[in-house]
Amino acid sequence: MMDLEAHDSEAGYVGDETLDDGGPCFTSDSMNALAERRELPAWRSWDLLAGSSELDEFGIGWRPAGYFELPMTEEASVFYRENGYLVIENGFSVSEIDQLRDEALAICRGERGKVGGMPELRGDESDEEVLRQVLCIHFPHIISPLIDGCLGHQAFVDVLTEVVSPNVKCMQSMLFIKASGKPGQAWHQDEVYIPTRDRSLVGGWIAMDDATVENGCLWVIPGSHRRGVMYFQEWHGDDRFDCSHEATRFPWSNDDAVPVEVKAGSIVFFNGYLLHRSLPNYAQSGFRRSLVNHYMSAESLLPWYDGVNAQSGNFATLDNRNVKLIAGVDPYAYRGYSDHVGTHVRPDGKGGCGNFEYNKKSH
Ligand SMILES: O=C(O)CCC(=O)C(=O)O
Repeated sequence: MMDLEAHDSEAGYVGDETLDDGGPCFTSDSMNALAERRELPAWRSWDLLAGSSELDEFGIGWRPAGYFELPMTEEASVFYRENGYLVIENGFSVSEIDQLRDEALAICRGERGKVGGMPELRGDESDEEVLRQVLCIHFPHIISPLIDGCLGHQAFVDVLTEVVSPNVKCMQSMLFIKASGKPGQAWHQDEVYIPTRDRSLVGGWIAMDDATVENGCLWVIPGSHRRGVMYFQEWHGDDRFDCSHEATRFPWSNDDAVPVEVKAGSIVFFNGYLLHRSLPNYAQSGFRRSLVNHYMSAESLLPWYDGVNAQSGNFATLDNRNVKLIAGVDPYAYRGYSDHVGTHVRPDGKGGCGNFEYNKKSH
């Protein structure tokens, strides 16, 4: 483990005056501008990587920074702390990804049990029709032993015990199907939705398909987690994005963002304060599927949809115990565990994100 305290002060967590100008420095057009003009080519480096140190016309080299393989290295930990994200390539094997894709279909067909809000099926739909019906399913691990088993996958343990704590718990999973034509998620920080008390939230985003600019990969603003500021969120009114509100009033522009294109099997880890978004799936066909699990240090309480104390007004002790320990020890194990949340569909553009009543098991 790195020394967190030493790192925090180096990284300038205390406010505007210590905000360095981090982030990418593109001298020509930003990747965002190129992507908006549809001039950002698919990530050619995927085929041309082997040993090349040549710079391409964007000055970033064939291989963008931030891509690593296990075992974890000090370089990967430092990259994560400075930039707020990192990619672990080949985190999941080809056969594990195949199993996840089959499982996603089984869940959407209702073969794993009740999914709140899932449209009724006639029974004669093609696989594609079934998958296209939903953008995102929350808490699939509750009904899927396969996904439940993925929460503690060794790749998560290896990375999270380095960048979070030796003691790590998971509080949610989300299965994004994102068929062609489906919307993305506007700029946001995950801690706005899932608050930890020690800023330890991390998303672990498993690519179940190659994720590209074209089909709606993640975009991040490198270093935007470091201020530790939670930005104002408001309704965006932009039909490129689904129902969640958009973070605004932050000191970066879209031109500071970089796309995180990854191959299937890669895992993108991103800090809960990192500004990130995804654009719609503009591809003519197909899916951009991903399983995203969220983790945090087991030392922190989790004041998020606490099924027991939510109405008590005692905010200091709110602690959602619908969690699963994936590494180390749980100092609050004596409180027991709960299962008050059920698997449910996130309705595109209709609310249901962050709606406690909707998310309850009884829905
Ligand atoms: O997968 C996506 O398109 C967005 C995921 C995301 O924003 C998240 O997991 O917080």
